[in-house]
Amino acid sequence: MTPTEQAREAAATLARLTGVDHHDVALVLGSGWLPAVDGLGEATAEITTTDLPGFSAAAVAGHAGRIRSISAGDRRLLVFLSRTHYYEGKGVAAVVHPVRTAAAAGCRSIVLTNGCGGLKETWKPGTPVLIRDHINLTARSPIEGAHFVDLTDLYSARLRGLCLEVDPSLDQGVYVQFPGPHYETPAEIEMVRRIGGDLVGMSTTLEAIAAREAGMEVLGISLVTNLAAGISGAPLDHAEVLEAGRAAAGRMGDLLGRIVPRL
Ligand code: 8IG
Repeated sequence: MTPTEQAREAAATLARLTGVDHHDVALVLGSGWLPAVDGLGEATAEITTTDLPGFSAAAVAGHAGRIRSISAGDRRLLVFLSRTHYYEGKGVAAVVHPVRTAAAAGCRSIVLTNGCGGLKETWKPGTPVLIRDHINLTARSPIEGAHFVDLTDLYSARLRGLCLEVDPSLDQGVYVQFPGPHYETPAEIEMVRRIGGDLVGMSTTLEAIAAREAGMEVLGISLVTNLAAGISGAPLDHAEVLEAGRAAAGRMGDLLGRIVPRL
């Protein structure tokens, strides 16, 4: 079976379990984002990811292994409360299977969120930043074979514009994905700075590529939860990540709530 056929099977089971034939917008939640979705609309179904073919169990604390179907005005949202990370070693196809399933379920746009490290000292923990472009340092692609997908404007300028209408104070940045699961050394962060990166994390770029391949419009939003290694001198800590998410949930929820109806 091809990845697309596997995604179609997952989407068929999803439709049966949620009672919703067609979803419109997908959201993938990163570290710290869970509290931000509660105000988006009425949750009409919530299923365990492993009830769908091709999904594996969640591995990170703060990532519930569930998928929620939300009714928001005239939109049906498909919210992945967890993601599979590249560092879990399950392969790139497993990482992007949720994205392909969302496309097969009918979603034409996807919001990829993450928690990440920031390179700008003005980005205090809890600052949301729009992803304007990425650098994929995993050295992998979710696409196999001679399929040459254009990634110009991968992170839709139209969707970023909508976000800026809602909140003109939002900053934008270049997200750099490392394989993880270790954080960077200070020397690696200096490298990121020199190659033009602003944000560092362990997700999102492979998913964004798969979303573009599937024809979806991509919005990426990072929640800066810590200063990148070596900038403040303090060690990095996962508890700090979850706390920054809780503290910023109000602002993130408000932003998502105002953007999603316009996607
Ligand atoms: I949250 O500083 C979070 N995720 N690679 N570096 C990387 N991933 C992260 C970081 C960080 N913070």
